[in-house]
Amino acid sequence: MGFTCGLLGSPNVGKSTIFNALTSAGAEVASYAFTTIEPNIGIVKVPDERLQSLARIVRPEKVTPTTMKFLDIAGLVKGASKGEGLGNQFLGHIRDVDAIAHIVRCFEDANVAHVEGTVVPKRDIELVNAELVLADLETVEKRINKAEKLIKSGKGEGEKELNLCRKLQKALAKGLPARSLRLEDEEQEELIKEINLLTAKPVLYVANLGEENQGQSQWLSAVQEVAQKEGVPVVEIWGKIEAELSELPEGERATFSKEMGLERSGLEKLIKAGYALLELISFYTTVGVELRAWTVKKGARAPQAAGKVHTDMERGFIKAEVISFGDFIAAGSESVAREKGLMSSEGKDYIVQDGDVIQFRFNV
Ligand SMILES: Nc1nc2c(ncn2[C@@H]2O[C@H](COP(=O)(O)OP(=O)(O)OP(=O)(O)O)[C@@H](O)[C@H]2O)c(=O)[nH]1
Ligand SMILES: [Mg+2]
Repeated sequence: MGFTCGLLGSPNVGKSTIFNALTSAGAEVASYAFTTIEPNIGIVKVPDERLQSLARIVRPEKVTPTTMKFLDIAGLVKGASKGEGLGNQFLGHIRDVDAIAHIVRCFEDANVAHVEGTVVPKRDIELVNAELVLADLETVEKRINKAEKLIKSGKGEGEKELNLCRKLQKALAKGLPARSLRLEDEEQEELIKEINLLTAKPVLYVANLGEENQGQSQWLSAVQEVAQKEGVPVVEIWGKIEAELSELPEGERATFSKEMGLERSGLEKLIKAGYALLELISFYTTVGVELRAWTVKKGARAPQAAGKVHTDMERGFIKAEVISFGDFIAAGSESVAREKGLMSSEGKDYIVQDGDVIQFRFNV
């Protein structure tokens, strides 16, 4: 699995439209707010040009890309923490995602109502972010109560959690996201992971651009301005156009995309931004008849990467035989790369590099 990504935002901003563009899952889309109630879940193959280049050389029977999961949830309105709209309980559906894609409406359409009446990206972003902060505040306050009880009863050690939660409470009460808090040590890092706050997750903004041009560049600039201040990346997607394109057969889709000047699909752009945001890299294995792509965190060592393939491979790790992607392509085959001395034998401290083609040697 590459990573999991939760799509959220105000109602009627095109979350499900973009979800369909990304996954071709055919989720319900309609011009009224709160169309989505139960979450839509879609798993997609990660488009990977390097994997295709390797496949042309290796000619395996089977090519397996890495996958990623998208979750499309209900819209979040002002006052959701107090039960407005569909409330905020449904945010629980995206508690466990790796990253959040915050969809922002940058299109005008008289037939598609806007819950706040007009398209004002900065206000919309702020409203949604404020609700995320309030949802986290609820979580943190519950944990504070619990920790206090625990300490009082003398049954456990809750001080460390209590300290961190109080700090979080302070930051959130000021409207700041949990990710803005400077953590003191690894213990706090572990704790904050366990508390699993929404505003602690990495986020990117997705500007949903319309097919019509008027006003659009100004709305996009507004999103970029907010994002820059927060140090958050922005991905531009033409939601409706791409959702329509995703319904076409693959060949036609490529032709139309080119004609419309869409060099990269929203999926490719979002995945690229997500990998950068989460500091993920890909490596490749050829085992038997299968060429396969895998995802690991940048900085992962060879045994950890082996563990992605199989836990036995991590446990019994002996060495990794590595050819860089560039060398593999230049050599034109694994055997030539070997002959030319382009394959290196690496031990357990080797840090996997993006694009590495790896054969793991292990004891069973
Ligand atoms: N004109 C235009 N309409 C769009 C665009 N993207 C989405 N829409 C329309 O906006 C309406 C709402 O789209 P949805 O994808 O259902 O929006 P949502 O954010 O999932 O809405 P909820 O589930 O109700 O929160 C639909 O009528 C879409 O066709 C766009 O880029 N341009
Ligand atoms: Mg929806």
